[in-house]
Amino acid sequence: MPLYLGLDSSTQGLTGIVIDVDGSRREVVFESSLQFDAALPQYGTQHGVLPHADPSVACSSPAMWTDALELMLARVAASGLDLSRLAAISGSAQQHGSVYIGPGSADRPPLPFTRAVAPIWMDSSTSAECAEITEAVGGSATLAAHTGSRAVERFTGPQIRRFYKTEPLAYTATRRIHLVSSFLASLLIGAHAPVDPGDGSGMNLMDLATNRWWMAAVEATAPGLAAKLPPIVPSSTVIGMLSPYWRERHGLPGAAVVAWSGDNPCSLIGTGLVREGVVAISLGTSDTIFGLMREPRVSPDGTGHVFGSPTGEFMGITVFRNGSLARERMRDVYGLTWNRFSSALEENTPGNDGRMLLPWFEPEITPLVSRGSVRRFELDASDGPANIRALVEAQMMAMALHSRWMGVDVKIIYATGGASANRAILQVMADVFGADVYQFDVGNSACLGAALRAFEAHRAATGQPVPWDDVVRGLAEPVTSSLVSPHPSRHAMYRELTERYAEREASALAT
Ligand code: XUL
Repeated sequence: MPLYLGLDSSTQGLTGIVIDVDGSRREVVFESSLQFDAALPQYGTQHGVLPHADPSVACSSPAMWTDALELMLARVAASGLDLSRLAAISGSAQQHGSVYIGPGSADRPPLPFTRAVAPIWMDSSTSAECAEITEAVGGSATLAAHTGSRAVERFTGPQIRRFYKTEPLAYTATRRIHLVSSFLASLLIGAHAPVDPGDGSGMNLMDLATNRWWMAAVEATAPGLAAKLPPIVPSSTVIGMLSPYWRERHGLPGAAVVAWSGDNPCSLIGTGLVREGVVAISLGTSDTIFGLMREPRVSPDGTGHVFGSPTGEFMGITVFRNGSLARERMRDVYGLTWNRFSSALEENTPGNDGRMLLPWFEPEITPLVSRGSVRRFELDASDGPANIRALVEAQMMAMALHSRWMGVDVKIIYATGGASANRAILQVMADVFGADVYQFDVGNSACLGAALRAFEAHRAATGQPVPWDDVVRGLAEPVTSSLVSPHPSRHAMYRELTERYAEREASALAT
């Protein structure tokens, strides 16, 4: 039965997952990860990022990613799997990062680099370029309506513009600018690979409505850029075969290579979010809500992003900086354990008798708050349990409020991330959204998503298409026994309370 390999080049490391598909059975038969810092110390990265004196600059090394791919494919080759069954490979990569390539090298395209480093998503050094691009295309709303996002520092277009301005000669010598995803796909096929709409939409350059480069943004970004950008192809495209290099070097077969995508679009598949109405909420360092959208609706205040979905539709994603950061701060202030945090949450009635707070311990990105300060309403700072309830309610109401732009009627939520183990928090989530909440053990969801995408695209290319619901069945599913259901009367109460929260938030932002 066929095997499918998914790879995920994240900020900190590279993961590979092989799935074995036999009729309706899908099984992970290989899973391996390497951390860049430990596996390739000669590059000197810290958590996958090159140290830099300016804290707003974050770059990594494309040569390191190349070496990591080599190490991972050697592991796959040595896995003992019957690789003659390897049908297709796809991949996921950290979004927004860019790789700059000069005139081709015949033996190992796509090399050489015209820039030794690759700016990555953690870089925030391009505010001036964001402003210039925004002005040139006629404003934030126009840019967001076309590309799915206002100009964002980490997005590829502003990064390319900064490179053009600071290193014009190297920019001119560049023949092709890749995303991390299309760069690694290029190494696999031994030729310049296209980008997919999932990752292309993280550039402030692609028109979501047509999946083509939006020339107004391309021209506003840098001269001659159109000729340097890869073509855009649907995510499910077989873009080539594993090049002879991999056969000669590691004895790997000539498997089909499917277009790579960004880690968020791949996670959408790896979390089984293939229908509108099912969303994931990740309660991590920051809190994130994301889900599939049938239409490319955009966030009017510019806090959310729209990316292409590997299913050919769209995905919305909104990130809140004060996630676990705020929960941990609150736990520490009142000197509690996580168990005590949960029981404190349960000590007060839902709605907290109208006592409320705005949870901006640190600067916030949704909504944009430049300086952290917690505002309390009818809430005594010395009352620990009431503050904890107010925090969790505020976080859930903020998430419900700031995901409305997605226009998705949320019926089911898959909760992931560290704090999703806390069922008292999940009960508040269920009640605020009026949705069934399931715990979801994600593991390497982006990598699993890449393997599932390889499966889906290969089956479509060989004339045996599989619907997306079936593609994800059995592997990308929540823990069924973990269901937390909403209380209808509490949901009605929270709908009103969320309006109050919105008013208080709006007046805080106005001052
Ligand atoms: C999304 C984003 C990150 C990266 C890193 O906009 O910047 O999620 O994809 O993984």
